[in-house]
Amino acid sequence: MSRILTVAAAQLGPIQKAETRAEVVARMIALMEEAKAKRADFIVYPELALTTFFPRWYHEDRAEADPWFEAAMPNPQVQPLFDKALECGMGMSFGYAELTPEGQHFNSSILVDKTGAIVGKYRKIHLPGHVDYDETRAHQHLEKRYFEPGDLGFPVWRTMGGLIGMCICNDRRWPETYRVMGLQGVEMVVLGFNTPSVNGHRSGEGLAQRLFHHRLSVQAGAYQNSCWVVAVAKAGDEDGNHLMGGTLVVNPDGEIVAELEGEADGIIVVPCDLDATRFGKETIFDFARHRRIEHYGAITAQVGVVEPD
Ligand code: CDV
Repeated sequence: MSRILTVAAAQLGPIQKAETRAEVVARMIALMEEAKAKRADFIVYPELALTTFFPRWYHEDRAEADPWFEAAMPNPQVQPLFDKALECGMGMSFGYAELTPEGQHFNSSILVDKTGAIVGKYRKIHLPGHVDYDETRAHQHLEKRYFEPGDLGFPVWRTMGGLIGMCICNDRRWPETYRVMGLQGVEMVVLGFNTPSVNGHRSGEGLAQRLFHHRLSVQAGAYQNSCWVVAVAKAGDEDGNHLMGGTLVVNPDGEIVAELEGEADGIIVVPCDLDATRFGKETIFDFARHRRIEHYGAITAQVGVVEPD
């Protein structure tokens, strides 16, 4: 049996501070047209796809960051993307900064089915970075200043013929992210990322090592939960701040089946057989037979390390 979902991983090159939503949406539409020509069913864009990676900019008054947020989704500036997706009969997922009617701020992503309906929303849980200006860092990463931790958990949705879940950027480094979705039978995890190509804490950790950690994390998550992972970068030089590429698709054996070269706008299209997830789920990672939850209590009982006496 095979159950094919043809996915387009749609990398965006850099988005400068001065670029408008309309300009970015036009680029996203161009990628969608390319994906349609390559017979994709589902297109995945990066984290904070509509704007520059604004959490690198410090504002004393955090409300000054509000213009980077979307108070509604879709909204008039993003509607052309929804219209194009409906015209193409294509599902999509993209990240954006969400401002709720109650005034809450989240780093969010949505899942839109082929009828244009928003069927799922995810709010980033593992927010990296810091709250206050940190002069010891080579660059600021103020996600903890501008966003609250997500409050929706890690749901999985039955849509487009499969079981699909989302996470965002730093979430991909945490095994708990995949396992919570794995326990819901997830068949494909889609995620976007904005990863600076040098670690702000240690300049010796550059592009090669950043890409290594990225691949290591998503390949392990895919293999250990026997699911596809689609990881999509916003890449390149944003106003002098470099983000790595590394947009890729990983199969349920943990193998990279396609990886995009370069840091510009571009897509890779992969026909993903969702039934290929069955083998791992029914053998070595048959959770019902093999998991030993009586030994996993520490994972939810504590946050930090507790060393033995
Ligand atoms: N946007 C991110 O979440 N970036 C983090 C960086 C700060 C390490 C990442 O995990 O790629």
